[in-house]
Amino acid sequence: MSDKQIETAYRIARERYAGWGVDTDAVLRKLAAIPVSMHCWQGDDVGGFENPDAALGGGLAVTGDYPGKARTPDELRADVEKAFSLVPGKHRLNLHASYVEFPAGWRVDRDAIEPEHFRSWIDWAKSLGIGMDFNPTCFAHPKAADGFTLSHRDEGVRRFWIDHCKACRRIGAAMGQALGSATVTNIWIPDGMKDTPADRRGPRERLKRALDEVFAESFDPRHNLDAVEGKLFGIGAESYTVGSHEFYLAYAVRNDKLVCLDAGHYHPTESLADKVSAILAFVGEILLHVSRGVRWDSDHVIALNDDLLSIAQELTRGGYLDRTHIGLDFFDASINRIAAWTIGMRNMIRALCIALLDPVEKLQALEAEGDYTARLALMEELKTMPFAAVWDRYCVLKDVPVGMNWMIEVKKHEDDVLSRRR
Ligand code: RNT
Ligand code: ZN
Repeated sequence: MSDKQIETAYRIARERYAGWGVDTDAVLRKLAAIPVSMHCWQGDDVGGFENPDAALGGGLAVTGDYPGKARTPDELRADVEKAFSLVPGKHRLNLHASYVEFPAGWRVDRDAIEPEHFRSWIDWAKSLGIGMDFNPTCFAHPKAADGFTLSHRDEGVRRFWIDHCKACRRIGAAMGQALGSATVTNIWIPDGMKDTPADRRGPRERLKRALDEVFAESFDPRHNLDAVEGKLFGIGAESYTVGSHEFYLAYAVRNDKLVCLDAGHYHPTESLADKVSAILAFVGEILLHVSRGVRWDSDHVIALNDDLLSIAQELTRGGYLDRTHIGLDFFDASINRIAAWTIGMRNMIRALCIALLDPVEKLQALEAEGDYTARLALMEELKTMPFAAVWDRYCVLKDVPVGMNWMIEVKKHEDDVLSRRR
């Protein structure tokens, strides 16, 4: 498509949306102000840089062996930059503690990591002018091998993970301060049991006490924000998850923490979109891990489907964009990893674009009048409005490839860079 064709299509679309009272230029300005936190771990199959051969564990599973995964921090940063160059707008990077960089000949265990060990990441993010988010890594470690971390019955193991999470909050605060934008430090632990437990209470009470210790130190919310991420079940923890949704919801409400909602962490018939307004009635902010579960929490690359659209619509219709930190969480090693990031990021932004183009006031007015017939008719009509022309225009404005042209770049990068990684 030529620039002229994109322009013409945009002008027609602008008129059609104006007919519903929607200003497409204003929508694109709003869209440009929404950062999406791209997760580093799609780039290397959640491997990290502590010990390249460590088993992932924690009920997490990555499948596929597409060639060319990043093996070093520099490779991963270069891949992230490649993906960012194919995605419109300015975004963030979400890092896991296991992506630590130790000086040569010097390493410490996870309970003793410091902001200094993330200096290269922070300097790099600063040079790109982006913010960062952070996560303790409570899996893929000998002390997590039996499936318990913060709720472990052994005081020493528990202490180790408490100290790790405390260290991560200090690192998060240092990141946020250095980058001038609050880091969301999100705690997820794998703790759970394969078979029916005889004691559900003990681990949960230990987790509660451990979290209280983890959060004892307070940080300026302009530097660090804390989130807690619950889950229904994991592989090997099918019968009991200590940090369940109810557990963390209650914890967050009482302790003024962010709730992290991962789209793969509920029963498949539950809607993440429906939870947003319920939770934001009681907590200040939420973090999303936008993901796509296929039959289970499989962490597929997010597709532009009804689930994704309904999440974006909920944020715009409820006016929740400024209280929601949008992060992605998927990992597919069976396809080109930079394409996986690009597809997921572009889909998230595209879903937000489509949602922002909705004539929300009109829809809500029809509902208030009790005219559910017209509400349904309009919702259906909106599904075939020319949002693609607005999206294409946004890509041109942000100087990134239009349509599938980004694939040309990915292919070139695969030939020039990825195929040389053996
Ligand atoms: C696991 C959680 C968690 C992880 C990342 C790697 O089920 O979703 O967020 O995916 O921390
Ligand atoms: Zn998650």
